[in-house]
Amino acid sequence: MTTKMMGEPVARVEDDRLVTGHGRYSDDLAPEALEMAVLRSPHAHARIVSIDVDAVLDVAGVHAVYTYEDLEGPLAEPLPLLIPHPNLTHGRTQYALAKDEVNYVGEAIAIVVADNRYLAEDAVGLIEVQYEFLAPVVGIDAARAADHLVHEDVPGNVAATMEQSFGDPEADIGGAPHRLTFDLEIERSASMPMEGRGTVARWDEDLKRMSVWSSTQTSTGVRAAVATKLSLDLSQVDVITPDVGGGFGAKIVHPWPEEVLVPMAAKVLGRPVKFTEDRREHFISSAHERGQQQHIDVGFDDDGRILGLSVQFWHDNGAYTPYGLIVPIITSTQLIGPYKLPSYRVVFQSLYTNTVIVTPYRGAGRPQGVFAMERTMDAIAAYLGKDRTEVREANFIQPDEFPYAHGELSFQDGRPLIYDSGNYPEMMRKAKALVDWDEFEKIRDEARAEGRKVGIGIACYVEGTGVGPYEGGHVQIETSGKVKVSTGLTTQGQGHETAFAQIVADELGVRFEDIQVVTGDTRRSPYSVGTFASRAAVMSGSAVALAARAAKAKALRLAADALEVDVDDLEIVDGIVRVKGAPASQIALGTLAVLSNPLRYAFDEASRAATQFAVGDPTKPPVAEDDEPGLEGKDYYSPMRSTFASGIHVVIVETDPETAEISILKYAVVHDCGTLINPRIVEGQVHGGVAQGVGGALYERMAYDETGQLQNASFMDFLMPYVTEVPESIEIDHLETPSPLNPLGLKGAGEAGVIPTAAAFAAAIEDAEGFTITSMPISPSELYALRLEKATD
Ligand code: MCN
Repeated sequence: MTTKMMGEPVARVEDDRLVTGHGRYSDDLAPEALEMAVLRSPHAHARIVSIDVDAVLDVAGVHAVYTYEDLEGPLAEPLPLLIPHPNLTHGRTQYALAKDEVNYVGEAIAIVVADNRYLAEDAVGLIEVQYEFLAPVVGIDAARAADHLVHEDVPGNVAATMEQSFGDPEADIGGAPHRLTFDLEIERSASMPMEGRGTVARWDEDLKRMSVWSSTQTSTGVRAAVATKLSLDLSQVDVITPDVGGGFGAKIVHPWPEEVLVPMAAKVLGRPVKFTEDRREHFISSAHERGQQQHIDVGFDDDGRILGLSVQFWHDNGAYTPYGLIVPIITSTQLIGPYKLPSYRVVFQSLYTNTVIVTPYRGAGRPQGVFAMERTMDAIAAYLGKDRTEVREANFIQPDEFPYAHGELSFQDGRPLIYDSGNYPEMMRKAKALVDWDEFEKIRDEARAEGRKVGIGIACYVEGTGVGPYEGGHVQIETSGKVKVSTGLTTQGQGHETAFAQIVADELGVRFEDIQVVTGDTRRSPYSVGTFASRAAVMSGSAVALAARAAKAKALRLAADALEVDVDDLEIVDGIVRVKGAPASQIALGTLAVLSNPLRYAFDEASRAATQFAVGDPTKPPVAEDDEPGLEGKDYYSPMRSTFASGIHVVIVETDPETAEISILKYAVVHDCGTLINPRIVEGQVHGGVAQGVGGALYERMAYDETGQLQNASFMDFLMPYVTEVPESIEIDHLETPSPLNPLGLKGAGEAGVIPTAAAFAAAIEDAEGFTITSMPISPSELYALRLEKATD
C-alpha cells in the first residue's frame, strides 16, 4: 500500500522555502520595472476643485502622471460592484482615481510612475490639489444621525436595509416567561498581512499580451478586472500569483485601483511597472471590518431555552460597497450558531461613513454574530442563575436533527440556510473536559479569597464554509512518473501545496514526494473563483480528488490494455500499476504517460528517462478509442450548498485588581472541520486565528477622530498582539463529523480560530469582574474605567 496521507500531520512542504527567505513575492519580481506611487486624499470628505500636476513632469526620472482625466473607456467608469443584492438600493463603488470628490482619507487621486519608488513618492508630493471641504460622517452614531451625508444622493446614509425572519418572534418573545433586551458594540479592525498589496505588469506589444503578477486572493478576478478595464480579451491577460505574504480577506477585492492602474501604465509606457503597498497605505487605503452596533431582544423559558430572538444591527460599510452586503448578511445568518430557534427576526442597516471601505476580514461578519448570540446565552444564564454551558446545551441542535434548516432563512450564497452535519453536545463534552469546567467555580472562589480575579468564558460557533460556485482541479502525470496538480485558487500561507498533495497521493496511489502543486496561475487554471470564506479545502480539495480519480481511471484503462488484464484486477501502489496478488506484473504510471502521448518517447524503464522520441505507431491509437492523449484528469467541483464547520473556545483569564491588565491563563479549542486532511495545518490555522482574535478582543481598533483621520495608522500605535500577548499554548481537540455534501467529507478551517474569540474573552472578563461586558475590544484602560463606572453605579 502507498502510505496513507489523509489525516496525517505532515510537515508543510512549502515552509522550507517560505521560512528560509526563499519565498518569491511580487516585489521580488521584475527589478527593472518602473515604480508607481499614489497620491491619496488627506481629507475624509471633500470636493476636488482642481489638480495641478505640472511640476511633476519636470522631475528627471518621472515617466508619467495620471489623474482621473487621463483614464479612458471602461477605466473611467466606477470599479465594479462585485456582489450586487436586491436590497442594496444605494450601492456605490469608487473610481480607480477619484472623480470630483473624495470620501475617505487614503482614496487614490493620482499616480506617478518613475524610475524608482523614491522618485515617484517625491514627485507625488509636487501635485497640488485644491479641495472644497465637506462635513465628514465618521462612525455609526454619525451615520445613523445623518446630520450630514456621505453621498448626497443616499438618504440617511443607508446603503441597504434588509430583514429576514421565520416564525413569529414578536409573539414568542412577548409570550415568553422571561425577556431581556440589551445593546452591544464591536469596533473596527483590519487584517494586517505581512506583505502589503502588490502588482507587477508587463505588456508585450508584439504579442498584444498582458502579464500580471499579483499578490491577490483571486487571480482570475484580477484577470477579469484587467481585461475589462483595459478592453482586452480574457485570453490576452495572464495573472500569476507568486508567494503571497498573507491576505486575510484584504486581497480578495478585485480590482483594487492599483491592480488596474499598474497594467494601464505598463501598456501605455511599454515598460514593466510595479506597485507595492506600504504599511500606512495598508491602514488607510485597503479594507477594514467588524464595526457594528447591535440591539438584542430575546424571550426564553425557565430552562434557558430561547423561544424567540429579534436582532437589529447597524453595520459600518465605510465609503463604498464593492462587496455589497456580504458581511452583514453573514452576521445576520451565522449569528444563530449551533442553536435551534423557534422564531427569529433580524433587521440590519448597512451605513455609509467617510472611512476606509469595509470588506470581509477573516471571519467576515461572524465574530460580530457570535458576539451577539454568545452574549445572549451568557445573559440568559446570569438571569436564571444557571451554568452557562447548561443554557447552551438546552438550545443545541441535536446530532440526529441534521440536515437542519433554519426556517426560510437564506445563507450568504442565496441558498437556504441548512446545516449538513455536526455534533454540538459531544463538542461541549470535549470542551468542558479540556478545561475541567465543573471544577472552575472552586478555582475562582479560591482565587477571590486570595484577592485575585480569574474568570472563565466559553463561546460556540458554527461557520458556513466552502461556498461555491465551483473550483477546478487538474492532475497531470509526467513521463517521469511525477505528478503535477493545479487548481486555480490562490495561496496566502494556508499550506495548500501540502494538503492537496496529500489528497492526490491517496486518491492516485503515488508517493507524496512525487507530487507538485501549483495554485493561482491563470495560464494553467483559467477558470476559478479564489481563496476566501474557508473554501479551498472543500472546493479545490474536492476538485483535485475528482481530477485524481479521473487520472487514475485513465491510467488503469491504459494499464489493463498493456498488461492484458481486467481493470478491476489492478491497483496503484507508489506510482506503479500492478496486478492485485501478482505484483510482478506491473507498469509504471510514467510509462503509461509515455504510451498516452502521440509523440512517443523511447523510454528507459530502469532509469526512468526519455532517451529519444518518435511519432507513435500510426496503426494503433496510443490511447483507448474515446480517450484524449495525455495521462491526466480534470474535473470541477460545484457543491449544492455550503458545509457547516463548528467549534467551541474556552478561555481562562486573570485581571489585575490594580492595573486591570488582562492575562490569559489557558486557551482551549474544540474544532470540527469534518474529515481532517492535515491536523497540523488545521491546528496552525486555528492558532493563527486565535492570535488575530486576541487582537480583536483586547487590542485592535481603528482610532478615527471626528474629522476622519485615522490616528493609529502605524504599528507604533495600532496594537497588534505580539507573541507575548497570545496564549503560550492552545489546547486543541478535534471532532470529525464528515460533511455528506462532498466526496471527502470536508469542511473549512481557515477562519475558525478568530470567530468566537472576542465572545469568549468578554465572557471570561465578565466572570472575573462580576459585571457585564457589552463591547469589544476591551483594553486594560477601558476595563479600569468600567470598574470605576460600576463602582459608582
Ligand atoms: N484543512 C485541512 N482539513 C480540513 C480543512 C482544511 O487540512 N478539513 C487545511 C486546508 O487544506 C488548508 C487549510 O487547512 O491547507 C485552510 O483550509 P480552508 O479552511 O479551506 O481555508 P482556505 O484554504 O480557503 O483559506 C482561506 C482562509 C481564510 S478565508 C482566511 S481570511 C485566511 C485563512 O484561510 N487567511 C490566511 N488562513 C490564512 N492563513 C494564512 N497563513 N494567511 C492568510 O492570509
